[in-house]
Amino acid sequence: TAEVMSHVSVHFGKALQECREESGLTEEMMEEFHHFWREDFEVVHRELGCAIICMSTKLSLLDDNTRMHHDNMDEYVKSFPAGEVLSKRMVEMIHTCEKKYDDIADDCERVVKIAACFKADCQAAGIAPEMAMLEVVMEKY
Ligand code: BOM
Repeated sequence: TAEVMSHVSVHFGKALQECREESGLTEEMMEEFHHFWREDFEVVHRELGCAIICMSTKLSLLDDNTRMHHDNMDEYVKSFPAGEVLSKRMVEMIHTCEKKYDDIADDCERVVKIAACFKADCQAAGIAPEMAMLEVVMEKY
């Protein structure tokens, strides 16, 4: 399942190039998207939240309220090899994190909190991709 997550992450991360400018996410804040999963990478910058919104919007993964579009996220994850083993769980995990921070009005600020929560929950569940896995998958996209 960490394997599936690595495919989703690498594909999702491709959209970062198109979103860097409008999100204001500098290379200092995040060099490459897959560094998101490094143990020593802290998911804290508001700009990263803005970038995730921009990237998710390009993939139609958000609704009009800047919340996850459940059906589209499910379909997106299912589009990767063995995606069906992860999709439902991933939608649930993200939604659990969304609910925790629903009172934060600033979209970028809220989404970076959700992303940090999602990363921590994936690590706790043992489904966070390892860097070596990501490097291998990156050659495929
Ligand atoms: O309420 C808006 C929710 C947006 C949630 C996005 C969470 C994902 C954080 C970034 C991690 C990416 C890894 C894989 C791709 C997920 C789409």
